[in-house]
Amino acid sequence: MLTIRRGIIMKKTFKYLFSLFAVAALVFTFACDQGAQQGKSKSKTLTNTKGKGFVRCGVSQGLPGFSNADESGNWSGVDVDVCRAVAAAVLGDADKVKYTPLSAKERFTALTSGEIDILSRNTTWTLSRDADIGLTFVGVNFYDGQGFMVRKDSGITSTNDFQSGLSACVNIGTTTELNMRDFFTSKGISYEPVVFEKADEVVAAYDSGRCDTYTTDKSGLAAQRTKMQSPDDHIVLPETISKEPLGPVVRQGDSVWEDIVRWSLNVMIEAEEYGVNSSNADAMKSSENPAIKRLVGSEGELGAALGLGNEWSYNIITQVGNYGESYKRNIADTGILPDRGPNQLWTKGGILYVPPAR
Ligand SMILES: N[C@@H](CCC(=O)N[C@@H](CS)C(=O)NCC(=O)O)C(=O)O
Repeated sequence: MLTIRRGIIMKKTFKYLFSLFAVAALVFTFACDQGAQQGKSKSKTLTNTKGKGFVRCGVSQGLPGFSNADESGNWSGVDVDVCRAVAAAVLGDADKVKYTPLSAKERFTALTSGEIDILSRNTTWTLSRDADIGLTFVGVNFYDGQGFMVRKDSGITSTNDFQSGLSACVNIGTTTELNMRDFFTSKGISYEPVVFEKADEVVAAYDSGRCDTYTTDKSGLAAQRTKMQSPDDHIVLPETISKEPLGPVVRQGDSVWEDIVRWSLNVMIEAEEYGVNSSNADAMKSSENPAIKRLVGSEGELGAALGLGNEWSYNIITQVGNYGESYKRNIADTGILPDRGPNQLWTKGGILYVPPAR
């Protein structure tokens, strides 16, 4: 009798322990899954962006080809396209971007103070900027270098013709100011910097004859030249005195957002590499090549890895285009810099090379 009772008790205890174990396992599985999901939703910037319904993007105050507004206030340029790509990836609509025009001096504070969530404004990636002031550079969307512009009638054809006492118009808060100092110091040439906060003031001062030379990134020289009274009266000297890798920047400390911006840019470059563009992206969904299928979202789950839907990259490619389309539309066809130079794909003699989207 006692043995039977003991058997029943043991059976009940076993049943109880088993259900306890089953519940614990269920809770554990759920918690783990939640943890993985939370990893993606932990991005304050992503949550805020979805809540607001637009991407907050810091741009220049007007640099044709890079970030420039037309008379109706529509922004375009390769830097603008980075923000449009992020909006396409996160919100499914490249038009959902709010632009904040910023001078060189105010751009970083706008990002660190939380006024904007991406700075995409011809900004050079340097050690001190990356390390010191709460910023993270996510990649390079334009490889550039600093140059000098002079009036043709000055007779100057090379920086070797520069003489002590020359005046140089320059934007404050830029790498330009610092490189110029290094350059003239190393050559033993004394010079007078004529500095302004707004780019338009720099251009106007140089254009009105206030300075012997105007110095900035060569892309900037080519872009600003289009705004001058007689663009053909000026030449850009052949020398390049610095490396200016320009790229988008995010606030330090939100690695999910950082990844989203980085891979939105990378996808544009990789799409060009694989010949995927805004017109053929649909057809590419049934490509034989798995790398292409991943890019247009018909294979794999790359979107989920970033906490996004799997159409994220397809939306970028169809709404913004690949890097080559963006370059052509904004920089080549506008006559600013028809030759891609280093900004050509690594497979075509340039240095554009991004890690694989897989
Ligand atoms: N790439 C350099 C220079 C950037 C820069 O702001 N250059 C001026 C040259 S004029 C410019 O583009 N200004 C445009 C603007 O302020 O709208 C940097 O990051 O410091």
